[in-house]
Parts: sequence; structure tokens; C-alpha cells
Amino acid sequence: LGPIIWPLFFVTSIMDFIDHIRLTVESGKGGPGSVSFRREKYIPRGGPDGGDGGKGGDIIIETAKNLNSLLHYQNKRQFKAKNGQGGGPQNMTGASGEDTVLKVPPGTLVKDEDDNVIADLKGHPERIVLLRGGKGGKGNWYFRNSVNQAPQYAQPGLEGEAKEIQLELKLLADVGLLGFPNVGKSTLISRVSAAKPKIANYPFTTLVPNLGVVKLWGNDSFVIADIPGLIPDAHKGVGLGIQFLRHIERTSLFVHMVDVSPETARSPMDDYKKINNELAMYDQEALNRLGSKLTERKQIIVLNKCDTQAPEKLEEIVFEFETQGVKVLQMSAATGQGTQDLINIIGEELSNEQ
Ligand SMILES: Nc1nc2c(ncn2[C@@H]2O[C@H](COP(=O)(O)OP(=O)(O)OP(=O)(O)O)[C@@H](O)[C@H]2O)c(=O)[nH]1
Ligand SMILES: [Mg+2]
Repeated sequence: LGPIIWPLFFVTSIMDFIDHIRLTVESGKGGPGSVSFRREKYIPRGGPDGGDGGKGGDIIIETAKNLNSLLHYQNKRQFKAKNGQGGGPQNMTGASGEDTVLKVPPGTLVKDEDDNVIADLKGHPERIVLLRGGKGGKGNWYFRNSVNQAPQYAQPGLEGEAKEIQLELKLLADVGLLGFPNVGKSTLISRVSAAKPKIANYPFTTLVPNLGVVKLWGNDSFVIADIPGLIPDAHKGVGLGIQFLRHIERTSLFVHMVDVSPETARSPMDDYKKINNELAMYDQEALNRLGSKLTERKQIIVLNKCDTQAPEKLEEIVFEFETQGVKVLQMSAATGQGTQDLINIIGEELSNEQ
């Protein structure tokens, strides 16, 4: 690759690793003050007793440890805190409007419309009051004085504030996708997440890693990294090399995809071993740096493109893996067969780790 292309790669690869969302938020309006006069027996003209309005709700942003993406904001982008209630007679203050608390994963950067950083929420728990609710208006009781003992007015509540904000999260992959070029890694990630990587029927389509956020149950999700395919001698720089392994070296789980289509004319078992061999070549360095080896990470082995293979031949391939003690999952990223099973298995593996 030419020297001009490299910086461009660098920028795209960073951008791909960021989850980004724009939200419109608004704090609550303060409740109006009340105009009211005491009505008591034997006191024909009681004094003013209108209470103050309640404060509007705040917009609060708070980190939640169980979140690891901003996926939960995909369908709702506008948030408004509740307004304060009006004041009442007998000097009653109105109830405050309820705050709206936006939960984000630790590591979320909060920015304004113009990219100025408002907060960098790293910790847990950590929270900021982004917008304060409007103050409640004063009731007429507040305005009584020796000159005007029966004020007929009260303040309205103050408006809340509205703002457009951006949330940004640097994503860290939970799961790494391994495999030869063209086995369907990008097809899988495009099917199970919102990521839209380039897919084509030739090797080295993916030149930089892509991350996808995959929804599990409830608010749970995981981040899967699609990296450029590996080939034998990648550790010597053949193909795109193994430098992209660093993007998945901190993931505890690998999904190892093997192409079973007749088109490759390679042996799936052979492919599987060759990729593991490349991992082993990376390991001495990884051990020095990370204190652990990539070959010792848990792998889920997936046979992909099962839709293209004759059932008998497929059985043979599965048998070959099983006799070597390797459990495999059959899948077709193209038709979607087996992809949900894979997601469920990943979800279980990740929850076992916690
Ligand atoms: N029939 C069939 N074709 C598939 C399946 N999965 C992927 N393909 C096709 O295989 C080709 C390669 O898919 P990609 O997703 O680009 O493969 P990749 O592993 O990301 O490849 P690199 O980025 O080059 O490493 C494309 O033409 C896909 O349409 C599958 O399950 N069945
Ligand atoms: Mg690809």
C-alpha cells in the first residue's frame, strides 16, 4: 500500500470503532406560582397564601455498568423531563417534575452540537446534571408587603432548556471473528448487527476492521469485530498480515469461521488448523505483552456456507471435526440459517464469564 493510503486507513479504522448517536433533550418547565387568599371563618378578607410552583425535572446522564453500547437509543432520540406542578393555596409548593435519567455505558463522551466536550463519563457510577429544570414561579404569598397586602399576581414557572447532544462511545470488542478471506465474516456481521461492511466474492474485501453491536435480550448486547482474513504465513506479512489481530487480542472469545463451500477447493479442517497456526505464531509476542495466549482463548467454530454443500459431504466434514474433538456449528450467513443459534451461544458464553 502506498504511503498516501495508510493515513486514510487509520482514520477509517478509528471511526469504525465508535458508536455515535445524537439526542435532543429538554428539561422540565417550572410550575406556576399560585394566586390565592386565605378563606377562614370570621376573617372576611384573608391574606395571600398562594404557594410557589415546583421545579421542572432535570436531564441527568448516568453511567450504568451493565451497558456496553448506545444501541438502546436507536429507536428513541428525544427525551423531555417532566414539568413542575403549580403552587396551591395554603402556601403549598407544587411537586417537582420528575428528572429524566439517561443511562450510558462507562466510557461515554458527551458532546454538544458543535463537538465541544461536555463530559467524559469514565467511571461507575458517575453522573452529570446536563440540564436543570426551570425554577417554579413564586406564589402571591411571596409578594405580600406592607404596601401591597393582597398581591393579585404570581410568577409563571421558568422554561426548561433544550439542547442537542451527541453521545460517543469507543467500542471495545467482546468477540473476534477469525477466518480465511472470503469465508463470510462480513456477511455475518452485516446480518446480525447494523454494521454495513463491504461484501464481495473475492479475498481481502475487508481491509480494515469493522465493529458491529449485536443485540441480545433486554438491554444486553455484545460487540463483535470483523477483521481482515488471515492466510498461511500471515505472521510473515503475507496477505494483509496479522497486524489486525491486535484489534481482537483483548476479546475473550473468538468465532472461528470455516468455509465449507465446494468453491474453495480447500479442506475445511486444513483451513481451521492453518488459522490456529497463525494464532500460535502471534502468541509469543502476545504472551509478553498481554500475559496470555490467543491460542488459549475460547473458540466457537462455525462452518459457514452450509447452504452450498451437499448434505452427505457436510456430514463428512462435521464428522472430521468431531473425531478431532472439535465441536462445530452449522450456519449460512447468507440465508441466516444458524445465525440466531450462534448469537445465543455467544450470549451464554459471555454471561458465563461474568
Ligand atoms: N452461499 C453462501 N455465500 C456466502 C455465505 N456467506 C457469505 N457468502 C458469500 O461469500 C462471499 C464473501 O463474503 P464476505 O462476507 O465478504 O467474506 P469475508 O470473510 O468478510 O471476506 P474478507 O473480507 O475478504 O476476509 C460473498 O460473495 C458472500 O455473499 C453463505 O452462507 N452462503
Ligand atoms: Mg470481509
